Amino acid sequence: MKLIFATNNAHKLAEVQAVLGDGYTLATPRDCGVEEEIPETQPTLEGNALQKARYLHERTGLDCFADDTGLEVAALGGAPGVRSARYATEGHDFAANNRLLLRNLEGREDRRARFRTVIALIRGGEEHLFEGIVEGRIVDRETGCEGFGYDPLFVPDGYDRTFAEMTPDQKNAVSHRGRAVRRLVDFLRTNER
Ligand code: ITT
Repeated sequence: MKLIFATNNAHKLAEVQAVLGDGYTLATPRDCGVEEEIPETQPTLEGNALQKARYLHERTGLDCFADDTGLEVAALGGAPGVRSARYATEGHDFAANNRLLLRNLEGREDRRARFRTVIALIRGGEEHLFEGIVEGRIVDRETGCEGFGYDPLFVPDGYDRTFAEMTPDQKNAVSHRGRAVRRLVDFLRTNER
């Protein structure tokens, strides 16, 4: 089955394709002739996921889905949250975001954090939301070079390695996105058309 994933993030695309397996082929906005950056201007993850999925659906008329993810840090009142991509700068500067997060947590004992992913699916004109959460903590220096974004700073509960020290399969087995995508797959399998 072919599905369009409204993302410009190649890391996400690879993670999601790995969870979906061979039964699904993912196409990107570019594959469908949508070259511009898809806007995400809403104040919530749910709002942004829906905004991205609707944008692509309106332009292609095809079934599609989008994900929006935030890192929610307890000692920072849930920040950076929906602003995770633009925490330190207006661009997607992973290194600057990680430096700012470490600076803002300097001297803090409470390192609890969670990743939350919301997937919005538009299928047959109907909208569906799926959520995935992983709880963990922020370590005090970047460790590992797999993955992307805040992965070198995040250790999921029950592990002593950051996501950036895990293989893609290990990360997917416990991650926010892995969980949300498995819910999406369950829905697609039980509601085949
Ligand atoms: P698209 O909107 O094109 O899908 P994006 O990179 O903007 O890609 P999000 O808005 O969902 O993706 O994510 C916001 C930021 O959160 C992202 O730039 C990363 O810094 C961080 N992030 C998201 N998923 C992550 C993950 O699995 N591991 C580490 N950081 C992640």
